Amino acid sequence: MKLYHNPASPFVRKVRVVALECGVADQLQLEEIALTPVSTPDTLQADNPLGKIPSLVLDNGQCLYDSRVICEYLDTEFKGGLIPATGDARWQALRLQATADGFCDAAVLVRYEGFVRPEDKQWSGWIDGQLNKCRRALDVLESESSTFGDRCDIGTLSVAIALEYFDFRNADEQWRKKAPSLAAWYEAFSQRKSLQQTKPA
Ligand code: 99T
Repeated sequence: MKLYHNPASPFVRKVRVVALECGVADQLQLEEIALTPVSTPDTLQADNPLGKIPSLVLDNGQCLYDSRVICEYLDTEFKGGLIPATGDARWQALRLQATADGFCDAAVLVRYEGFVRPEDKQWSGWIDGQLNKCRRALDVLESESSTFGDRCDIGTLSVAIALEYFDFRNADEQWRKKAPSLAAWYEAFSQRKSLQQTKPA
């Protein structure tokens, strides 16, 4: 399986972590690409019309995207047990994943506003609006963190990855000061092998 990837992407990292947890990381052939919303390599466009990563080309040539679909594919096909099948556990895990992914979507838009959009067209109101989504999500995660324990599922893995991405791109936000319980959970949970092995440089 070929995975279009970039080490900076939290969505790609989620896929790599799930592959490690499922014991199939060695089946991923990593194809590193650089991209922004206004410059997408032709090879990726040919496989994914949306031109986003992660995109996973299966051995039968079919391309899967986005990260949630790829993670569900890996977890189902290789029996990772990271996405509970039914009941409260399922909806809690998927909701947590949605919170973490939305957090990353907002942080990535902040990154693109500063890095891709020409300086004279940048809008601080847009950046504030996106950062406020992250801040509100952090408040919710802080209030729920006492229920995480050492649970490892698609939700808790996604949260850990989102927090590390925030450290990587938005260190000045100093999220730990506002979310001490979440920070304590993260310190322990982020020692997990799959997370250590995929840390962004
Ligand atoms: O928006 C684009 O055209 C290119 N951007 C991406 O492909 C980003 C890379 S993260 N990926 C996504 O936005 C995927 C989101 C999707 N819902 C999923 O797969 O879950 C780049 C981060 C960085 O460079 O800091």
